[in-house]
Amino acid sequence: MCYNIIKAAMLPDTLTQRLEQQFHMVDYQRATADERRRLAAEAQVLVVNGESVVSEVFLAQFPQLSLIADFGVGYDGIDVMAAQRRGIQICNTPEVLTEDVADMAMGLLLATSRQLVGAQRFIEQGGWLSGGYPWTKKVSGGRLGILGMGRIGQAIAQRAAAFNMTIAYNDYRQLPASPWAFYPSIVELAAASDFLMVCVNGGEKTRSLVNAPVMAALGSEGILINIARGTVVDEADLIAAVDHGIIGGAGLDVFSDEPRVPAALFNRPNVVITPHMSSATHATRRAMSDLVFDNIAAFMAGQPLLTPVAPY
Ligand code: 8YV
Repeated sequence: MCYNIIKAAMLPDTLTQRLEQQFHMVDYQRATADERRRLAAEAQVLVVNGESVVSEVFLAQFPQLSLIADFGVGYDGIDVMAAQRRGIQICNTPEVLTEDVADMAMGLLLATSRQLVGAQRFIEQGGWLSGGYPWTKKVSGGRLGILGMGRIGQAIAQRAAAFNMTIAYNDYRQLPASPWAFYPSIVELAAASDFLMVCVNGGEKTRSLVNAPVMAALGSEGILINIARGTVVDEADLIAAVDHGIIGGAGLDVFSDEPRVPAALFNRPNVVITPHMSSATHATRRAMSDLVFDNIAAFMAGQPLLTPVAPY
């Protein structure tokens, strides 16, 4: 059987080449409207990434679709219910990126608290010639609140333990036998934290979970870090919070309208921003590529997926 694969998102070149060589894959974004109609009618596999929006209406263009392969762990952009109603399988790339995302989370926590980017600017702009950089916020021994204690949250907790941090968390449910304090209320978690780390899944259920009351509870010395999805933090509330000193600072790898980032977040000593790059190391992007390829190869061979997204 000839399986037609549609590439509907940016992928690493090596993965694209492997899929093109091994199977029959076409780039949907480069196709004309006529070509798209023809390709969509025949496509059995759709390759997307963590930022893709795959709505029920979009899926309706692909009557033969049997698999959505996601180059990313997050699938909040995919209408999973709609796909599952049609019997379309979904696979993603969990585990292989956990360490990188946790590393980046700690990097942002340190960079924001110790104002590493502001300090570099200070040297570059000649500030050091007139005196030292203002004192910054201590990380070791601080209280870390983790919003979303999944694989990535737990990898961050492991790292934070080496910084002698006290760890507490909020999640949909309390983890059995966990060493960390559970807070059913996000506001209460924020009030009990020096640093609030956002690691929860994106999507409608978590939209604007971190809003003005949470930031007020975190307080004027508190640092917010987001390596999850921009939608989880209310960006207007965040800008108001940094503007008015309601929180002490923010380290952000994700934004609500990527790749557009509000200019109000630029050039602040207490705000560190990066372009959604937590999993973007050579080693991890290779591992993610291999996992996408292996999932598609398993599907082609009629085998079970290696990392299926569990049915809702
Ligand atoms: C990637 C991500 O940036 O895994 C995710 O959910 O957001 C990131 O690892 C993305 O999927 C690649 O485009």
